[in-house]
Amino acid sequence: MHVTETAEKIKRMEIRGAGRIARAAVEALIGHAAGLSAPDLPSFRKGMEEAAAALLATRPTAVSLPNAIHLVLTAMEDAGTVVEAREAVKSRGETFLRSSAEAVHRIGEIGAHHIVDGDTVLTHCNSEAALACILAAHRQGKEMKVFATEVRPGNQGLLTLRVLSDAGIPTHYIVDSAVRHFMSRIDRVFVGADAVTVNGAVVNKIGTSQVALAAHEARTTFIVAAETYKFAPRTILGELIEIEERDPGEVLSPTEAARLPHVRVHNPVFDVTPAAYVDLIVTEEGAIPPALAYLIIRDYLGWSLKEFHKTFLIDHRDQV
Ligand code: RI2
Repeated sequence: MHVTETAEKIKRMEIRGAGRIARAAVEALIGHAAGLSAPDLPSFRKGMEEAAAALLATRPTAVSLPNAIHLVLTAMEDAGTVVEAREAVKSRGETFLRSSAEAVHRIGEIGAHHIVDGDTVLTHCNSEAALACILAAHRQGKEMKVFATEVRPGNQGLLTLRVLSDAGIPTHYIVDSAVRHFMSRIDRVFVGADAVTVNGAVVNKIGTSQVALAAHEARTTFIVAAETYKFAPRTILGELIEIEERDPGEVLSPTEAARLPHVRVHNPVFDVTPAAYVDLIVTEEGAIPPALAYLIIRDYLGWSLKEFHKTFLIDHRDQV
């Protein structure tokens, strides 16, 4: 698919879910590199960077997007010719696509260990990583009931219902505001992540932090399923994850809103769950407590503190 078309689909949420967004962007970059004719290496790199910028400008929150794009662009670093650069993008991109799919599978296997036969599990939104855990436990023969939320205003809960129903898992569908009412019946919550910060906070679909709060109150285990490329290196220097605000028309129809001139509608689509409410983060490299999030950034994303200071020291000094 063309970069512009992919970018539009990501913006409109026809392509959605942090992992899927990253994979679609990488596929678009591979396609762009294949079709990009440039007279020399600097123009090729420039063309790739422009394509990357268009993809990055789509949605600001899911860190999987910049992480995956960074991975593909840095593949060109050692290239000496346009042909080598094109090949490097293809090879690094395809490796990412493979490892991303494998990561979801592995998360499912690891996450399933944390589901016990007879459990009632609650999930919020539609996360392929969180669902991978539930589906793997189901395949292992564990009896489960799942509560799935509606997820206003995008209703991604419907996508989750389809997956669970296709697998034959008994499912209860509830509105978002019913979560606390049912929490005493829930043994484990499984959600995905759009970003995990260095201090283990989890950015995920709006409402996740309320689910976490209710789980904390009821002493229900709260588990996050997140590939290592959802961890956000830049948060080491205190950078905050931007929370996307979408069109208010998704919440209240423009016709209705026009009748209410004194009303302002807000539509933040993500929120931040503090590490204190997260029991476990399941990655493809193993499950960790949120306090160990930095180890993922250092050991699997390759950002040592030293590397950070070397790269960002000047910026950092400017800030103080
Ligand atoms: P996977 C989604 O964002 C949801 O917040 C979901 O929990 C998260 O991405 C992770 O999804 P959106 O694109 O990568 O629906 O686990 O706004 O599929």
